[in-house]
Amino acid sequence: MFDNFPLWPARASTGAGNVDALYIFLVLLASFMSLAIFTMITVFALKYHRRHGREAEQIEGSHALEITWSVVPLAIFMTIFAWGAVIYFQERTPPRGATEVYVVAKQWMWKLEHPEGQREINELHVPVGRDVKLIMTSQDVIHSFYIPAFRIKQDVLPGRYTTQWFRATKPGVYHLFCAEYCGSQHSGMIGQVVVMEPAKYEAWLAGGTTSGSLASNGESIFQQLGCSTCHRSDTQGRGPNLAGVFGKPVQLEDGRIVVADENYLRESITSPSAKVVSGFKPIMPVFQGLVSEEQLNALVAYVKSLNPASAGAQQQGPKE
Ligand code: HEC
Ligand SMILES: [Cu+2]
Repeated sequence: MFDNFPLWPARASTGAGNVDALYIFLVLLASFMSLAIFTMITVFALKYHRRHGREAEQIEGSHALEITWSVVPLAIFMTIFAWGAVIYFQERTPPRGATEVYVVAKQWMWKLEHPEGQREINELHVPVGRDVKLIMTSQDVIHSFYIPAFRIKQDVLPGRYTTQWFRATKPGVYHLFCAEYCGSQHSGMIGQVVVMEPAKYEAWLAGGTTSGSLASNGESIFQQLGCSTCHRSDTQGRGPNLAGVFGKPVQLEDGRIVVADENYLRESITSPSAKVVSGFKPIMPVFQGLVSEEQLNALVAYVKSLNPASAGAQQQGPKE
């Protein structure tokens, strides 16, 4: 239904239909209510217009009526809330094993990094039918990564990661927009998402020149910056062994327990003293300002790759 309806952008992801269904429901509901209200106004105006000899009479109230007009709207609003919440959680929860693409926004372009090492600017190539998780950050102001055909949009913030995910369903070329006013060239901060058949995508991946995967780049940065002098693969280092840290709960010196997600790794590098691992001294140097966003992404990808479980999941194709 509505597939060729010109008011809608193409519908090219698994989540797009759900968003449209809710949107259509809201439009129909609002149209019905507007129509009902204007009809009533007209009918009552005609029926009760001023006539000689007729007085207004006081109505003393009706419980039945009041309960009806409280309960019915409540039910409708709760339906909208529950329906919206379900879609929200679907859109916010990337499936396990999704391919991870890092996005760095800057005034005024999008830089994209694939796990295999390919880099793109204002263009994102993805295969059809595979879950893709975007791990996004900005090197200056707030931007917003918006792909109308996938019905996804997420603000991209400096100093931390935000994520979103999609699974493209139709090969084609789709618009990519920045949806947060970010300066004088904001309107030019556009690009395209190229969805390809898996075989063509593999060919595209093989065709580009890369200097190694993101994680292996991260490994050389890890050596260059001297991270490896403290973080060793045994328990003798001055810092914790990072193997298997990602995705696990970490006990902190102040008693808190936090999950080591991408934002935790990022913060551990840019401002180590914010969360000090229990049993260790806060001796790690601050790398804020010393590493670029791209280097940070590579370091985070490297630490994640030290994790047997998630590294394995990354190599797998679509799980159908
Ligand atoms: C002088 C030694 C030293 C250097 C150099 C160092 N670290 Fe650390 N690092 C530590 C110590 C000690 C901790 C634990 C205390 C803390 O959380 O600050 C730590 C914690 C971490 C954590 C959190 C680990 C966990 O188990 O939760 C990460 C991630 C990390 N470092 C990454 C890096 C990276 C990446 C570099 C290089 C850019 C680096 N470190 C350089 C000493 C160091
Ligand atoms: Cu922007």
